[in-house]
Amino acid sequence: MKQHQLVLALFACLSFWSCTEKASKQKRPNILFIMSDDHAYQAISAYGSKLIQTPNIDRLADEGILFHNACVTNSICAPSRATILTGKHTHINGKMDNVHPFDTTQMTFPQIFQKAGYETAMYGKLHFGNNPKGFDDFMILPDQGNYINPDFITPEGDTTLMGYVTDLITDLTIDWLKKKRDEDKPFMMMYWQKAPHRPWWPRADKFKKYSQMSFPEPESLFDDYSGRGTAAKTAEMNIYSHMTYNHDSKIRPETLKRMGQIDPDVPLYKNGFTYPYNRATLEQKAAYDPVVDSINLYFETHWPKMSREEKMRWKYQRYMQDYLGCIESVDENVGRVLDYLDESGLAENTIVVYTSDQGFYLGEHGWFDKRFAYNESFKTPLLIRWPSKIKAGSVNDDLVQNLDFAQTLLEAANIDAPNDMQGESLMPILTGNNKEWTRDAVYYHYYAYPAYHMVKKHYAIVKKDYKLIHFYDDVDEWELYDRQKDPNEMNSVYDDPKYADIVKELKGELDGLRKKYKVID
Ligand code: SGN
Ligand code: CA
Repeated sequence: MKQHQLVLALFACLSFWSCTEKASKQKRPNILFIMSDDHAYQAISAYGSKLIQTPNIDRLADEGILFHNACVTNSICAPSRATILTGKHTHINGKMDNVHPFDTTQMTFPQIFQKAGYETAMYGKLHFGNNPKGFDDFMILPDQGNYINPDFITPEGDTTLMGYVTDLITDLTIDWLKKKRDEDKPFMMMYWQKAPHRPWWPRADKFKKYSQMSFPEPESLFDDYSGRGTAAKTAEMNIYSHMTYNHDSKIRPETLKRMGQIDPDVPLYKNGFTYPYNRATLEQKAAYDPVVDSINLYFETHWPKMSREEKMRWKYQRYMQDYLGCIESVDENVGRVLDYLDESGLAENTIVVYTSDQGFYLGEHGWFDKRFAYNESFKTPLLIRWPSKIKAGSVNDDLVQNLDFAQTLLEAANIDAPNDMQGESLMPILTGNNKEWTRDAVYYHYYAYPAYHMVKKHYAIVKKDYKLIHFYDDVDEWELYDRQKDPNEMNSVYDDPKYADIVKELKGELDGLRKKYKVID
Protein backbone atom coordinates (compact mmCIF):
# COMPACT_ATOMS: atom_id res chain seq x y z
CA MET A 1 0.00 0.00 0.00
CA LYS A 2 1.33 3.40 -0.95
CA GLN A 3 1.69 6.06 1.68
CA HIS A 4 -1.27 8.18 0.50
CA GLN A 5 -3.45 5.02 0.40
CA LEU A 6 -2.42 4.21 3.92
CA VAL A 7 -3.36 7.72 5.09
CA LEU A 8 -6.74 7.44 3.35
CA ALA A 9 -7.42 4.03 4.89
CA LEU A 10 -6.48 5.33 8.34
CA PHE A 11 -8.74 8.34 7.86
CA ALA A 12 -11.65 6.13 6.76
CA CYS A 13 -11.09 3.94 9.80
CA LEU A 14 -11.03 6.88 12.17
CA SER A 15 -14.18 8.46 10.78
CA PHE A 16 -15.99 5.11 10.88
CA TRP A 17 -14.91 4.70 14.54
CA SER A 18 -16.06 8.19 15.48
CA CYS A 19 -19.41 7.69 13.70
CA THR A 20 -20.13 4.39 15.42
CA GLU A 21 -18.95 5.83 18.71
CA LYS A 22 -21.39 8.73 18.22
CA ALA A 23 -24.18 6.38 17.10
CA SER A 24 -23.70 4.13 20.11
CA LYS A 25 -23.65 7.15 22.39
CA GLN A 26 -26.80 8.48 20.79
CA LYS A 27 -28.43 5.13 21.29
CA ARG A 28 -28.08 5.35 25.04
CA PRO A 29 -31.60 5.98 26.31
CA ASN A 30 -32.69 9.35 27.65
CA ILE A 31 -34.31 9.35 31.06
CA LEU A 32 -37.23 11.46 32.20
CA PHE A 33 -37.82 10.79 35.87
CA ILE A 34 -41.19 12.24 36.91
CA MET A 35 -42.01 12.35 40.59
CA SER A 36 -44.88 14.01 42.41
CA ASP A 37 -45.04 14.76 46.11
CA ASP A 38 -47.56 12.65 48.05
CA HIS A 39 -49.39 11.26 45.02
CA ALA A 40 -51.41 8.28 46.30
CA TYR A 41 -51.89 5.35 43.92
CA GLN A 42 -55.60 5.58 44.89
CA ALA A 43 -55.67 8.79 42.82
CA ILE A 44 -54.43 7.25 39.54
CA SER A 45 -57.00 5.66 37.26
CA ALA A 46 -54.51 3.06 35.99
CA TYR A 47 -54.59 1.74 39.59
CA GLY A 48 -58.38 1.56 39.46
CA SER A 49 -59.03 4.87 41.24
CA LYS A 50 -62.63 5.46 42.31
CA LEU A 51 -61.82 9.14 42.71
CA ILE A 52 -60.33 10.56 39.52
CA GLN A 53 -59.37 9.91 35.91
CA THR A 54 -55.68 10.48 35.06
CA PRO A 55 -55.55 9.71 31.33
CA ASN A 56 -52.05 11.08 30.80
CA ILE A 57 -50.34 9.17 33.59
CA ASP A 58 -52.32 6.12 32.47
CA ARG A 59 -50.63 6.36 29.07
CA LEU A 60 -47.43 5.17 30.74
CA ALA A 61 -49.23 2.02 31.91
CA ASP A 62 -50.89 1.47 28.53
CA GLU A 63 -47.62 1.92 26.67
CA GLY A 64 -45.32 0.49 29.36
CA ILE A 65 -45.50 -1.27 32.73
CA LEU A 66 -47.48 -0.69 35.91
CA PHE A 67 -46.15 -1.99 39.25
CA HIS A 68 -48.80 -3.07 41.75
CA ASN A 69 -46.42 -3.68 44.63
CA ALA A 70 -43.96 -0.81 44.44
CA CYS A 71 -43.13 0.56 47.86
CA VAL A 72 -40.79 2.88 49.72
CA THR A 73 -38.16 2.11 52.36
CA ASN A 74 -39.28 5.03 54.55
CA SER A 75 -42.53 6.87 53.88
CA ILE A 76 -41.52 10.50 54.19
CA CYS A 77 -40.35 13.06 51.70
CA ALA A 78 -36.66 13.91 52.03
CA PRO A 79 -35.62 10.46 53.31
CA SER A 80 -37.38 8.84 50.35
CA ARG A 81 -35.60 11.18 47.94
CA ALA A 82 -32.26 10.38 49.60
CA THR A 83 -32.91 6.66 49.12
CA ILE A 84 -33.81 7.22 45.47
CA LEU A 85 -30.69 9.26 44.74
CA THR A 86 -28.18 7.12 46.67
CA GLY A 87 -29.74 3.67 46.20
CA LYS A 88 -29.23 3.14 49.94
CA HIS A 89 -31.47 2.68 52.97
CA THR A 90 -31.95 5.59 55.38
CA HIS A 91 -29.60 4.18 58.03
CA ILE A 92 -26.77 4.20 55.45
CA ASN A 93 -27.46 7.52 53.65
CA GLY A 94 -28.16 9.25 56.95
CA LYS A 95 -31.25 11.26 55.86
CA MET A 96 -33.53 10.29 58.76
CA ASP A 97 -36.02 13.17 58.59
CA ASN A 98 -37.07 16.29 56.70
CA VAL A 99 -35.13 18.58 59.00
CA HIS A 100 -31.42 17.73 58.91
CA PRO A 101 -29.63 18.49 55.63
CA PHE A 102 -28.63 15.67 53.26
CA ASP A 103 -24.93 14.72 53.38
CA THR A 104 -23.82 15.90 49.94
CA THR A 105 -20.42 14.19 50.14
CA GLN A 106 -22.27 11.01 49.13
CA MET A 107 -22.42 9.68 45.59
CA THR A 108 -25.82 10.04 43.96
CA PHE A 109 -26.86 8.44 40.70
CA PRO A 110 -27.25 11.73 38.75
CA GLN A 111 -23.54 12.42 39.43
CA ILE A 112 -22.70 9.05 37.90
CA PHE A 113 -24.83 9.80 34.84
CA GLN A 114 -23.14 13.17 34.45
CA LYS A 115 -19.67 11.62 34.62
CA ALA A 116 -20.72 9.04 32.05
CA GLY A 117 -21.46 11.78 29.51
CA TYR A 118 -25.16 12.38 30.10
CA GLU A 119 -26.54 15.89 30.28
CA THR A 120 -28.49 16.26 33.52
CA ALA A 121 -31.14 18.65 34.81
CA MET A 122 -33.56 18.90 37.69
CA TYR A 123 -36.68 21.04 38.06
CA GLY A 124 -39.00 21.12 41.05
CA LYS A 125 -38.97 20.01 44.67
CA LEU A 126 -35.93 18.35 46.22
CA HIS A 127 -36.27 19.19 49.95
CA PHE A 128 -32.67 18.45 50.99
CA GLY A 129 -31.70 21.73 52.63
CA ASN A 130 -28.88 22.13 50.09
CA ASN A 131 -28.33 22.19 46.34
CA PRO A 132 -28.31 18.99 44.30
CA LYS A 133 -25.03 17.65 42.91
CA GLY A 134 -24.56 16.18 39.47
CA PHE A 135 -26.86 18.49 37.50
CA ASP A 136 -25.81 20.67 34.57
CA ASP A 137 -28.84 22.80 35.27
CA PHE A 138 -31.38 22.96 38.07
CA MET A 139 -34.15 25.10 39.50
CA ILE A 140 -35.44 23.79 42.81
CA LEU A 141 -38.01 25.02 45.29
CA PRO A 142 -36.66 26.06 48.67
CA ASP A 143 -37.82 23.58 51.34
CA GLN A 144 -41.48 22.59 50.61
CA GLY A 145 -41.93 25.31 48.00
CA ASN A 146 -45.10 27.23 47.29
CA TYR A 147 -48.11 26.66 45.05
CA ILE A 148 -48.50 30.27 44.01
CA ASN A 149 -45.73 32.51 42.60
CA PRO A 150 -43.05 30.15 43.92
CA ASP A 151 -39.44 31.03 44.69
CA PHE A 152 -36.74 28.93 43.03
CA ILE A 153 -33.09 28.32 43.86
CA THR A 154 -30.92 28.21 40.73
CA PRO A 155 -27.15 27.82 40.24
CA GLU A 156 -27.09 31.59 39.57
CA GLY A 157 -29.10 32.62 42.64
CA ASP A 158 -32.70 32.86 43.76
CA THR A 159 -35.66 33.97 41.69
CA THR A 160 -39.46 34.08 41.86
CA LEU A 161 -41.75 32.98 39.05
CA MET A 162 -45.32 34.21 38.77
CA GLY A 163 -48.00 31.58 38.29
CA TYR A 164 -49.05 28.11 39.44
CA VAL A 165 -46.25 25.82 40.55
CA THR A 166 -47.28 22.64 38.67
CA ASP A 167 -47.50 24.53 35.37
CA LEU A 168 -44.26 26.41 36.02
CA ILE A 169 -42.17 23.31 36.79
CA THR A 170 -43.51 21.79 33.58
CA ASP A 171 -42.68 24.93 31.57
CA LEU A 172 -39.11 24.76 32.87
CA THR A 173 -38.87 21.08 31.97
CA ILE A 174 -40.19 21.50 28.42
CA ASP A 175 -38.11 24.62 27.89
CA TRP A 176 -34.93 22.74 28.83
CA LEU A 177 -35.81 19.83 26.56
CA LYS A 178 -36.64 22.17 23.69
CA LYS A 179 -34.02 24.85 23.91
CA LYS A 180 -31.37 24.32 26.50
CA ARG A 181 -30.01 20.81 26.28
CA ASP A 182 -27.10 19.65 24.16
CA GLU A 183 -28.72 17.49 21.50
CA ASP A 184 -25.52 15.49 20.99
CA LYS A 185 -25.79 14.03 24.46
CA PRO A 186 -28.38 11.73 26.02
CA PHE A 187 -30.21 13.36 28.92
CA MET A 188 -31.22 12.35 32.42
CA MET A 189 -33.71 14.74 33.86
CA MET A 190 -35.70 14.99 37.06
CA TYR A 191 -39.15 16.58 36.75
CA TRP A 192 -40.24 16.59 40.38
CA GLN A 193 -43.57 18.25 41.17
CA LYS A 194 -44.49 19.88 44.45
CA ALA A 195 -48.16 18.96 44.08
CA PRO A 196 -50.27 17.41 45.52
CA HIS A 197 -48.53 18.18 48.85
CA ARG A 198 -50.46 19.76 51.71
CA PRO A 199 -52.10 22.33 51.85
CA TRP A 200 -53.55 20.99 48.55
CA TRP A 201 -53.99 24.27 46.71
CA PRO A 202 -55.35 23.69 43.16
CA ARG A 203 -55.13 26.15 40.28
CA ALA A 204 -58.17 28.49 40.39
CA ASP A 205 -60.11 26.75 37.55
CA LYS A 206 -59.57 23.30 39.11
CA PHE A 207 -60.46 24.68 42.54
CA LYS A 208 -63.79 25.80 41.15
CA LYS A 209 -64.44 22.58 39.24
CA TYR A 210 -63.55 20.21 42.08
CA SER A 211 -65.30 22.23 44.80
CA GLN A 212 -68.57 21.27 43.10
CA MET A 213 -67.82 17.53 43.08
CA SER A 214 -68.25 14.84 45.71
CA PHE A 215 -66.30 11.63 46.11
CA PRO A 216 -66.89 8.13 47.49
CA GLU A 217 -65.67 7.54 51.04
CA PRO A 218 -63.18 4.80 51.86
CA GLU A 219 -64.57 1.89 53.92
CA SER A 220 -62.37 2.70 56.91
CA LEU A 221 -63.09 6.46 57.15
CA PHE A 222 -64.47 5.95 60.65
CA ASP A 223 -61.80 3.49 61.84
CA ASP A 224 -61.51 3.63 65.64
CA TYR A 225 -58.11 1.90 65.58
CA SER A 226 -59.31 -0.76 68.01
CA GLY A 227 -57.68 -3.57 65.99
CA ARG A 228 -54.21 -2.08 66.26
CA GLY A 229 -51.68 -0.91 68.82
CA THR A 230 -50.79 2.43 70.38
CA ALA A 231 -49.12 4.01 67.33
CA ALA A 232 -52.29 4.11 65.21
CA LYS A 233 -54.23 5.59 68.14
CA THR A 234 -51.75 8.33 69.01
CA ALA A 235 -50.85 9.49 65.47
CA GLU A 236 -52.03 13.03 64.75
CA MET A 237 -53.33 12.72 61.23
CA ASN A 238 -57.05 12.14 61.59
CA ILE A 239 -59.17 14.17 59.19
CA TYR A 240 -61.69 15.14 61.86
CA SER A 241 -59.28 15.78 64.72
CA HIS A 242 -56.09 17.08 63.10
CA MET A 243 -56.98 18.68 59.79
CA THR A 244 -57.25 22.42 60.39
CA TYR A 245 -60.23 24.52 59.27
CA ASN A 246 -58.21 27.45 58.04
CA HIS A 247 -55.03 26.02 56.50
CA ASP A 248 -56.61 22.83 55.10
CA SER A 249 -60.37 23.31 54.64
CA LYS A 250 -59.97 26.94 53.42
CA ILE A 251 -62.12 28.60 56.08
CA ARG A 252 -61.18 32.26 56.45
CA PRO A 253 -60.05 33.55 59.88
CA GLU A 254 -62.88 36.13 59.71
CA THR A 255 -65.47 33.37 59.35
CA LEU A 256 -64.02 31.51 62.31
CA LYS A 257 -63.92 34.69 64.36
CA ARG A 258 -67.58 35.41 63.66
CA MET A 259 -68.52 31.86 64.60
CA GLY A 260 -66.63 31.94 67.90
CA GLN A 261 -65.35 28.75 69.52
CA ILE A 262 -66.33 25.96 67.12
CA ASP A 263 -64.79 22.63 68.10
CA PRO A 264 -62.33 23.08 70.93
CA ASP A 265 -60.76 19.69 70.22
CA VAL A 266 -59.74 20.63 66.66
CA PRO A 267 -56.66 22.86 66.36
CA LEU A 268 -56.30 25.84 64.07
CA TYR A 269 -53.23 26.33 61.92
CA LYS A 270 -50.84 28.59 63.76
CA ASN A 271 -50.20 30.93 60.84
CA GLY A 272 -53.81 31.79 60.12
CA PHE A 273 -55.29 31.32 56.66
CA THR A 274 -53.50 29.02 54.28
CA TYR A 275 -50.24 30.48 52.96
CA PRO A 276 -50.60 29.89 49.20
CA TYR A 277 -53.51 32.35 49.17
CA ASN A 278 -51.49 34.91 51.10
CA ARG A 279 -48.84 34.86 48.35
CA ALA A 280 -51.33 35.49 45.54
CA THR A 281 -51.67 38.87 43.79
CA LEU A 282 -55.01 40.67 44.05
CA GLU A 283 -55.92 39.45 40.61
CA GLN A 284 -55.03 35.85 41.47
CA LYS A 285 -56.98 36.10 44.73
CA ALA A 286 -60.01 37.36 42.81
CA ALA A 287 -60.03 34.11 40.82
CA TYR A 288 -60.19 32.09 44.06
CA ASP A 289 -62.48 34.33 46.10
CA PRO A 290 -65.95 33.30 44.83
CA VAL A 291 -65.17 29.65 45.58
CA VAL A 292 -63.62 30.39 48.97
CA ASP A 293 -66.66 32.56 49.75
CA SER A 294 -69.14 29.83 48.92
CA ILE A 295 -67.20 27.24 50.97
CA ASN A 296 -67.20 29.68 53.88
CA LEU A 297 -70.90 30.46 53.56
CA TYR A 298 -71.76 26.76 53.61
CA PHE A 299 -69.50 26.16 56.59
CA GLU A 300 -70.90 29.06 58.60
CA THR A 301 -74.52 28.12 58.01
CA HIS A 302 -74.26 24.32 58.29
CA TRP A 303 -71.40 23.53 60.65
CA PRO A 304 -73.14 24.38 63.93
CA LYS A 305 -75.96 21.94 63.07
CA MET A 306 -73.75 19.03 61.97
CA SER A 307 -73.06 15.88 63.96
CA ARG A 308 -69.47 14.76 64.48
CA GLU A 309 -69.96 12.19 61.73
CA GLU A 310 -71.28 14.78 59.30
CA LYS A 311 -68.35 17.05 60.11
CA MET A 312 -65.91 14.24 59.31
CA ARG A 313 -67.71 13.64 56.03
CA TRP A 314 -67.65 17.33 55.10
CA LYS A 315 -63.93 17.66 55.92
CA TYR A 316 -63.18 14.54 53.89
CA GLN A 317 -65.02 15.98 50.86
CA ARG A 318 -63.19 19.33 51.17
CA TYR A 319 -59.90 17.46 51.42
CA MET A 320 -60.61 15.34 48.33
CA GLN A 321 -61.82 18.34 46.32
CA ASP A 322 -58.54 20.16 46.84
CA TYR A 323 -56.23 17.16 46.67
CA LEU A 324 -57.80 15.86 43.45
CA GLY A 325 -57.94 19.35 41.94
CA CYS A 326 -54.13 19.39 42.34
CA ILE A 327 -53.86 15.94 40.76
CA GLU A 328 -55.75 17.02 37.65
CA SER A 329 -53.06 19.65 37.00
CA VAL A 330 -50.29 17.13 37.64
CA ASP A 331 -51.87 14.77 35.13
CA GLU A 332 -52.48 17.41 32.45
CA ASN A 333 -48.89 18.58 32.77
CA VAL A 334 -47.57 15.03 32.42
CA GLY A 335 -49.60 15.00 29.20
CA ARG A 336 -47.89 18.18 28.00
CA VAL A 337 -44.45 16.64 28.50
CA LEU A 338 -45.40 13.32 26.90
CA ASP A 339 -46.82 15.22 23.93
CA TYR A 340 -43.54 17.07 23.58
CA LEU A 341 -41.60 13.80 23.61
CA ASP A 342 -43.88 12.57 20.81
CA GLU A 343 -43.63 15.74 18.70
CA SER A 344 -39.87 15.92 19.02
CA GLY A 345 -39.33 12.26 18.19
CA LEU A 346 -37.71 11.69 21.59
CA ALA A 347 -40.36 9.31 22.92
CA GLU A 348 -38.98 6.13 21.33
CA ASN A 349 -35.59 6.33 23.03
CA THR A 350 -36.65 7.89 26.34
CA ILE A 351 -37.37 5.95 29.51
CA VAL A 352 -40.18 7.70 31.34
CA VAL A 353 -40.66 6.90 35.03
CA TYR A 354 -43.67 8.14 37.00
CA THR A 355 -43.64 7.75 40.77
CA SER A 356 -44.25 9.59 44.05
CA ASP A 357 -41.93 10.11 47.03
CA GLN A 358 -44.39 7.96 48.98
CA GLY A 359 -48.03 6.99 49.14
CA PHE A 360 -50.68 8.92 51.06
CA TYR A 361 -53.89 8.36 53.00
CA LEU A 362 -57.00 9.61 51.24
CA GLY A 363 -59.26 9.03 54.24
CA GLU A 364 -58.39 5.36 54.79
CA HIS A 365 -58.36 4.79 58.57
CA GLY A 366 -59.71 8.35 58.83
CA TRP A 367 -56.26 9.67 57.91
CA PHE A 368 -54.38 12.10 55.71
CA ASP A 369 -50.53 12.17 55.53
CA LYS A 370 -48.24 9.11 55.35
CA ARG A 371 -45.26 7.76 57.43
CA PHE A 372 -46.74 4.38 58.43
CA ALA A 373 -45.73 0.98 57.01
CA TYR A 374 -49.46 0.37 56.48
CA ASN A 375 -50.52 0.00 52.86
CA GLU A 376 -51.57 3.39 51.57
CA SER A 377 -48.40 5.17 52.65
CA PHE A 378 -46.03 2.24 52.15
CA LYS A 379 -47.07 1.59 48.57
CA THR A 380 -46.12 4.15 45.94
CA PRO A 381 -47.21 4.49 42.31
CA LEU A 382 -44.68 3.25 39.76
CA LEU A 383 -45.20 3.29 36.00
CA ILE A 384 -42.39 3.02 33.46
CA ARG A 385 -42.45 3.41 29.69
CA TRP A 386 -39.56 2.41 27.42
CA PRO A 387 -40.96 1.57 24.02
CA SER A 388 -38.04 -0.50 22.71
CA LYS A 389 -37.71 -2.69 25.81
CA ILE A 390 -40.97 -2.83 27.77
CA LYS A 391 -43.97 -4.61 26.34
CA ALA A 392 -46.93 -2.23 26.21
CA GLY A 393 -49.61 -2.92 28.81
CA SER A 394 -47.38 -4.99 31.16
CA VAL A 395 -48.32 -5.31 34.82
CA ASN A 396 -46.14 -6.60 37.63
CA ASP A 397 -46.79 -7.48 41.26
CA ASP A 398 -43.27 -8.14 42.55
CA LEU A 399 -42.09 -6.33 45.68
CA VAL A 400 -39.99 -3.55 44.19
CA GLN A 401 -38.75 -0.48 46.06
CA ASN A 402 -37.62 3.09 45.52
CA LEU A 403 -34.25 1.67 46.66
CA ASP A 404 -34.03 -0.03 43.25
CA PHE A 405 -34.45 3.01 41.00
CA ALA A 406 -30.78 4.10 40.87
CA GLN A 407 -29.44 0.68 39.87
CA THR A 408 -32.26 0.18 37.36
CA LEU A 409 -31.59 3.43 35.53
CA LEU A 410 -27.83 2.94 35.59
CA GLU A 411 -28.14 -0.54 34.11
CA ALA A 412 -30.60 0.72 31.51
CA ALA A 413 -27.98 3.26 30.44
CA ASN A 414 -25.24 0.64 30.49
CA ILE A 415 -23.37 2.36 33.32
CA ASP A 416 -21.84 0.39 36.20
CA ALA A 417 -23.50 0.96 39.55
CA PRO A 418 -21.28 1.28 42.64
CA ASN A 419 -21.08 -1.95 44.65
CA ASP A 420 -22.36 -0.35 47.83
CA MET A 421 -25.81 0.47 46.42
CA GLN A 422 -28.39 -1.69 48.19
CA GLY A 423 -31.19 -2.12 45.67
CA GLU A 424 -31.68 -4.46 42.75
CA SER A 425 -31.99 -3.45 39.14
CA LEU A 426 -35.52 -3.90 37.77
CA MET A 427 -34.13 -4.64 34.29
CA PRO A 428 -35.14 -8.34 34.38
CA ILE A 429 -38.74 -7.27 35.04
CA LEU A 430 -38.68 -4.50 32.46
CA THR A 431 -37.38 -6.81 29.77
CA GLY A 432 -39.76 -9.68 30.56
CA ASN A 433 -37.18 -11.95 32.25
CA ASN A 434 -39.24 -12.09 35.43
CA LYS A 435 -37.86 -15.43 36.54
CA GLU A 436 -34.56 -13.73 37.30
CA TRP A 437 -36.28 -11.62 39.97
CA THR A 438 -36.12 -13.48 43.29
CA ARG A 439 -36.79 -10.98 46.07
CA ASP A 440 -39.78 -11.94 48.20
CA ALA A 441 -39.43 -9.62 51.21
CA VAL A 442 -38.64 -5.95 51.74
CA TYR A 443 -37.37 -3.94 54.69
CA TYR A 444 -38.99 -0.70 55.90
CA HIS A 445 -37.90 1.77 58.61
CA TYR A 446 -39.41 5.08 59.71
CA TYR A 447 -37.47 7.23 62.21
CA ALA A 448 -38.96 10.76 62.37
CA TYR A 449 -40.46 10.83 65.87
CA PRO A 450 -41.39 12.90 67.73
CA ALA A 451 -42.33 15.08 64.77
CA TYR A 452 -45.28 16.46 62.86
CA HIS A 453 -48.18 13.91 62.95
CA MET A 454 -46.53 11.94 65.76
CA VAL A 455 -46.11 8.60 64.05
CA LYS A 456 -43.95 6.40 66.24
CA LYS A 457 -40.66 4.90 65.08
CA HIS A 458 -41.05 1.50 63.51
CA TYR A 459 -39.45 -1.04 61.22
CA ALA A 460 -41.07 -3.84 59.28
CA ILE A 461 -40.66 -6.82 57.03
CA VAL A 462 -43.22 -6.97 54.25
CA LYS A 463 -43.99 -10.00 52.14
CA LYS A 464 -46.90 -10.56 49.81
CA ASP A 465 -48.82 -12.51 52.46
CA TYR A 466 -47.76 -10.89 55.71
CA LYS A 467 -46.53 -7.67 57.24
CA LEU A 468 -44.73 -7.70 60.59
CA ILE A 469 -44.11 -4.32 62.21
CA HIS A 470 -42.18 -3.40 65.35
CA PHE A 471 -43.01 -0.03 66.93
CA TYR A 472 -40.25 1.03 69.32
CA ASP A 473 -38.68 3.94 71.23
CA ASP A 474 -41.39 4.98 73.71
CA VAL A 475 -43.34 1.73 73.10
CA ASP A 476 -42.32 -1.84 72.36
CA GLU A 477 -45.19 -3.29 70.31
CA TRP A 478 -45.40 -5.73 67.45
CA GLU A 479 -48.21 -5.97 64.88
CA LEU A 480 -48.84 -8.65 62.29
CA TYR A 481 -51.21 -8.37 59.36
CA ASP A 482 -52.51 -11.23 57.29
CA ARG A 483 -52.54 -9.37 53.99
CA GLN A 484 -54.69 -11.91 52.17
CA LYS A 485 -57.45 -12.11 54.78
CA ASP A 486 -57.26 -8.49 55.96
CA PRO A 487 -56.11 -6.34 53.02
CA ASN A 488 -57.24 -3.14 54.76
CA GLU A 489 -55.05 -3.94 57.79
CA MET A 490 -57.80 -3.45 60.34
CA ASN A 491 -56.76 -6.16 62.82
CA SER A 492 -53.33 -7.15 64.00
CA VAL A 493 -53.13 -10.92 64.53
CA TYR A 494 -49.77 -10.78 66.30
CA ASP A 495 -51.25 -12.16 69.55
CA ASP A 496 -53.35 -14.83 67.86
CA PRO A 497 -51.75 -18.22 68.74
CA LYS A 498 -52.64 -19.50 65.26
CA TYR A 499 -49.98 -17.17 63.84
CA ALA A 500 -47.21 -18.01 66.36
CA ASP A 501 -45.17 -20.01 63.83
CA ILE A 502 -45.50 -17.30 61.20
CA VAL A 503 -44.34 -14.67 63.69
CA LYS A 504 -41.29 -16.76 64.55
CA GLU A 505 -40.43 -17.31 60.92
CA LEU A 506 -40.88 -13.65 60.00
CA LYS A 507 -38.75 -12.46 62.91
CA GLY A 508 -35.95 -14.71 61.65
CA GLU A 509 -36.29 -13.29 58.13
CA LEU A 510 -36.42 -9.75 59.49
CA ASP A 511 -33.13 -10.33 61.33
CA GLY A 512 -31.70 -11.63 58.08
CA LEU A 513 -32.80 -8.48 56.21
CA ARG A 514 -31.36 -6.22 58.92
CA LYS A 515 -28.03 -8.00 58.61
CA LYS A 516 -28.12 -7.89 54.82
CA TYR A 517 -28.75 -4.14 54.81
CA LYS A 518 -26.23 -3.51 57.62
CA VAL A 519 -28.68 -2.02 60.10
CA ILE A 520 -26.95 -1.03 63.33
CA ASP A 521 -29.20 -0.87 66.40
C1 SGN B 1 -45.57 19.80 56.18
C2 SGN B 1 -47.06 19.43 56.33
C3 SGN B 1 -47.21 18.08 57.00
C4 SGN B 1 -46.37 17.06 56.27
C5 SGN B 1 -44.93 17.54 56.23
C6 SGN B 1 -43.97 16.59 55.56
N1 SGN B 1 -47.73 20.43 57.15
O1 SGN B 1 -45.01 20.03 57.42
O2 SGN B 1 -48.56 17.72 56.99
O3 SGN B 1 -46.44 15.81 56.89
O4 SGN B 1 -44.89 18.76 55.52
O5 SGN B 1 -44.35 16.31 54.25
S1 SGN B 1 -48.12 21.88 56.54
O6 SGN B 1 -48.83 22.54 57.61
O7 SGN B 1 -46.91 22.57 56.17
O8 SGN B 1 -48.98 21.70 55.39
S2 SGN B 1 -43.24 15.77 53.30
O9 SGN B 1 -43.91 15.29 52.06
O10 SGN B 1 -42.36 16.88 53.00
O11 SGN B 1 -42.58 14.67 54.01
CA1 CA C 1 -43.91 13.73 50.18
